[in-house]
Amino acid sequence: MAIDAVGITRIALPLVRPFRTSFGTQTVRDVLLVWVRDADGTPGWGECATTSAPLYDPDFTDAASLVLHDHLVPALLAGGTTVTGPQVAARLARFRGHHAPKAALEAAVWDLQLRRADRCLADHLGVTRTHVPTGVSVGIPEGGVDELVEQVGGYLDEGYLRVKVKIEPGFDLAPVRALCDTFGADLRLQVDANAAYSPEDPEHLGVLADLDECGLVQIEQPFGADRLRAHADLADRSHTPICLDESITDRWRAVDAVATGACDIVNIKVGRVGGLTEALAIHDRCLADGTPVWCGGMLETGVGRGVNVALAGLPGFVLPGDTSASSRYFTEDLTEPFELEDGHVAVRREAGASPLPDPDRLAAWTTATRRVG
Ligand code: NPG
Repeated sequence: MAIDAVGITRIALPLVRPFRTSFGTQTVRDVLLVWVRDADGTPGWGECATTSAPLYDPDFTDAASLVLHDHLVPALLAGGTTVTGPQVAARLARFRGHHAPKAALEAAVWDLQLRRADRCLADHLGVTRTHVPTGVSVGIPEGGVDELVEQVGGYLDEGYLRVKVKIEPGFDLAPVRALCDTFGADLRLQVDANAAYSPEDPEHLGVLADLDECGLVQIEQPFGADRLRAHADLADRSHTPICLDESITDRWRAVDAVATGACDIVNIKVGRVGGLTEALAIHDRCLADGTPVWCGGMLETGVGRGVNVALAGLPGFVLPGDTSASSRYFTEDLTEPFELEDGHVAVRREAGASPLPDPDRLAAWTTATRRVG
């Protein structure tokens, strides 16, 4: 399969409501879509899961655009225009970091390859599940605890199977207790701190100890990405499973985090770990050693969501993912929407890794576009 053209399209797609985390507020998804095309005009698309500023992890959208243009795409094509999805990671391996743009380029090549073969990603991965159980991630609302309770009630009415709420120092115990009081023991609740707590701060450690009494499904990334030892110490003292997200940058970090007791549960995000190949390697290792995994999300459009949902169909994904329906994020997705059916999202069985963006909607939300290579 030979690549004839590569391009980057930057979009700014408004979210249905602001999404505030401990690291900042997003109101619009300002992301890149990477596309490739063969000589027959068959397209392949991949979504680059970044934020506008490097607040979640080191990647950010401007940097992703630059590195794709100046380094990743030229290196990919320098290896020959004939390339398949599994070969992409090796061609890009000498570049340090920049996981999200690497993942997007890899996804675009996979998508093209699968379209040419008239095969869907789920079949290619051997996914037998028809639907994946789905949770929802809820940001810190302007209106505080009352608004959070109202939002969570709405999502539960829609059928989401578990709820993840964002916490930060000062917005942690009160919202968790309010949700438990309102929705009772049936609520599958987990919290995500996005690295906002310090293992050196006694007050923070006190809050984490109190949260441990709340019967949470898991607590995600309380400390900084590099603080494996601090997470291991917390895990020793806690009943609540510790999940790591930002810390898990590749398969080796996953192995170390699990082996050192820092991590009971792994959040797998294709963009954060540098692509589907790496995500599959983490899944396979975790499946082999019995570590539960679930599929994280980065407010993806349908282009990224298709990959996530297919991946989440693999057997190691034993917990509901942040693979919510398109309507949780956007008034109108770029692609055909992903829908919630009885708390689950259907695994796509059409050719390609993801549905194609609709040309009119894409044009409406595009802020810049350029050919590369
Ligand atoms: O449902 O896609 C979703 C959102 C899940 O909370 C979620 N993502 O910290 O994990 C995170 C957060 C995030 C979103 C991080 C966008 C970075 C960008």
